[in-house]
Amino acid sequence: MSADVRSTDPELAELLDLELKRQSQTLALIPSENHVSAAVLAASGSVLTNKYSEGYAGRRYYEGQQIIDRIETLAVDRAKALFGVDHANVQPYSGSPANLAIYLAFLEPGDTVMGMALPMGGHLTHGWNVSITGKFFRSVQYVVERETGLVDFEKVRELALKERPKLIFCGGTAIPRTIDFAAFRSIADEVGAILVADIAHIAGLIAGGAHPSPVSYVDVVSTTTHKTLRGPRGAMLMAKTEHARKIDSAVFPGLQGGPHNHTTAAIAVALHEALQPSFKDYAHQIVANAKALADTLLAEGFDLVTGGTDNHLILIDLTNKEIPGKAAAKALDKAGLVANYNTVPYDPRRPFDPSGLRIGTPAVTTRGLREPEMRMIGRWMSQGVEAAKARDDTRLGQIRDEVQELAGTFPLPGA
Ligand code: DSN
Repeated sequence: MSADVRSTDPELAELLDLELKRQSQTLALIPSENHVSAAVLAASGSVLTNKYSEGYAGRRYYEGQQIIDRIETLAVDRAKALFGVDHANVQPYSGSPANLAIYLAFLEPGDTVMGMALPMGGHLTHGWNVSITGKFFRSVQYVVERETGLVDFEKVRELALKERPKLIFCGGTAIPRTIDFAAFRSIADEVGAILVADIAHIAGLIAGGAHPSPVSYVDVVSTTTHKTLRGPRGAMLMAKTEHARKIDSAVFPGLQGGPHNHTTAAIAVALHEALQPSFKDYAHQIVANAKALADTLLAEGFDLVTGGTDNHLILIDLTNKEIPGKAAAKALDKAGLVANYNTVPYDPRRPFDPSGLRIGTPAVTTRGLREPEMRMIGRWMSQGVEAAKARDDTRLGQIRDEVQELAGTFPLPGA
């Protein structure tokens, strides 16, 4: 941390130090989190935060854009190269505004949108009822099958033919398996819908060749930049040329004002990192680690939604372990294993106290942990859950010591 923060605001500096210590001494298993590089951190904390630049490169409403235009163009060009897209917009503040811009680009209020229901693994902004996208639009939601945890495409097709959505989302936040973009394309074509792939969770896997790309199948790709892609907190929209103008004017001036230029610069750095050959190794290791962790959890008697994983994410149904997700997550946090409680498909419990636990491997893979460490994590999780059920805080403290010792041998990048 910079000496300037320490001398100007010691109170805040202390909090930053404590958070660095927390991240260093624990293992981040939340699948949407990651540890960015020192270069991404530095770009995020740069003088670019001082600049307003509403508009797009060459078409701004403020002067002094000589360098900002070059930075944004660099980020856009790198996004196009990495994902093989015609057009990229790097200005959305995060995933939810990015998705809202898509509605603004293609729908009128009251039009029909179809997405995966939130408790089934979708996202709030894919039309869930408490979100603006479920309130201002007519939303129909597809589900996964109770037995398999997978989408039945014939049922999605029937729903689409009945409801005739103008826009269909595929992708989500708790999907442990490969997404069949071709199947969604064929349904979208049958009903004449715009197809959007929300790849926020899997963007880094796609960039690194560890998950198929949606680019040749969909009209628009939406992604955050801070999950498997390992950039700053931000988002991008990517599209075919024919949709470029609509997307750009929906983001600005439709929804947002000035872009966060420091974030744009950090996105450019992250995209540069993702274009390096080593990022392919990283993406494949994320998946190898998730599979190793899933295998250990299965061996420890955990019930995994869909029976395992193809990607970075594992969704555990704790019903058979006789502990709710929230109690398990809180106990594991005490043990230095940071996860999040999550609904599972057809969850009989409430969203704020659901049956599931969601974990993932992007952050621990960044730190350099491999399959042997995944097996250790799986066993610690099992012991942690048993300790939680027995209200054995001493055992949770012992696990925390063991986790901390391991974490100490895998320093955070950028720390
Ligand atoms: N909050 C993100 C996640 O954790 O998956 C989705 O918006």
